[in-house]
Amino acid sequence: MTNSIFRSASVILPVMDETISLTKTVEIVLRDCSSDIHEFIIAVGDRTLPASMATIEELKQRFPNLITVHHQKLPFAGGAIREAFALARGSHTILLASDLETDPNDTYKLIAEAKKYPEAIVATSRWLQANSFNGYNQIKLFANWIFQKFFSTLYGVTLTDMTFGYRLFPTKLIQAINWEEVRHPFFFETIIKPIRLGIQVIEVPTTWGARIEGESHNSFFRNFEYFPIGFKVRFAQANSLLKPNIDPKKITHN
Ligand SMILES: Nc1nc2c(ncn2[C@@H]2O[C@H](COP(=O)(O)OP(=O)(O)OP(=O)(O)O)[C@@H](O)[C@H]2O)c(=O)[nH]1
Ligand SMILES: [Mg+2]
Repeated sequence: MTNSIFRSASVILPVMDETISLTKTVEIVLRDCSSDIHEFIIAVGDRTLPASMATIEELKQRFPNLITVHHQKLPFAGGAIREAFALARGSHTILLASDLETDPNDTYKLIAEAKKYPEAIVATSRWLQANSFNGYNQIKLFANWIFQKFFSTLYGVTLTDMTFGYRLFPTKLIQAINWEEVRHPFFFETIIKPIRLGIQVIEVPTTWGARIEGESHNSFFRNFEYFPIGFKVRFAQANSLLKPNIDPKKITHN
């Protein structure tokens, strides 16, 4: 149920209040990876700012064959991305933010690994190299480290960053999984469900820098919302993680 060869990537970009950061993200990905990009699916909602919509319009004019805009029906970032997952047509799907907190200069690394390991998920990690967090609150950083250690142990994996939503997935895999979250814990759900299904996850290093425009849409206290899904998925039956009529045996490789 995953893809056995890399053909091309669909890039998903959720947008709320980004303008210049969105444009830069698209430009850098195309500068480095244009022959491997099938499309950008830009997911917007009712709260996406008019300035962002104008930027998206400009990008559509510049790259008419590459940009699709999806207006979300489900709420929040996870809801927007879930709907975009269903639309992706590349063999692989890359999840990026449009606020430059996910560094588009590293996207080529994800694609290079996918060409070698097309059945795997390629995830970026901010914990593989020293000093990868720039401008991150120290208390949040410590809490983040504890969280990563706790859940990597609970899931029996050596992954170092299970919450950063900057990853490449085999498209068939994300279209087979039964997603539940609509807020930020969705970024965590997108790694723990594949882990339970036996999918290999490869990590590549990345750095994180605070956004230069717009604002975070996640409050610190919402971080506690990661725990229910973290425990639930750990002990769930494999077939409950998939959409109806999908056979878990066809997904796992071990
Ligand atoms: N379409 C859409 N995009 C969203 C929504 N909420 C956030 N986004 C986008 O999703 C990306 C990640 O959201 P952020 O608010 O930056 O989340 P974050 O960086 O994980 O949060 P912090 O760790 O608190 O900074 C950004 O590009 C946002 O514009 C939403 O409800 N709808
Ligand atoms: Mg952000």
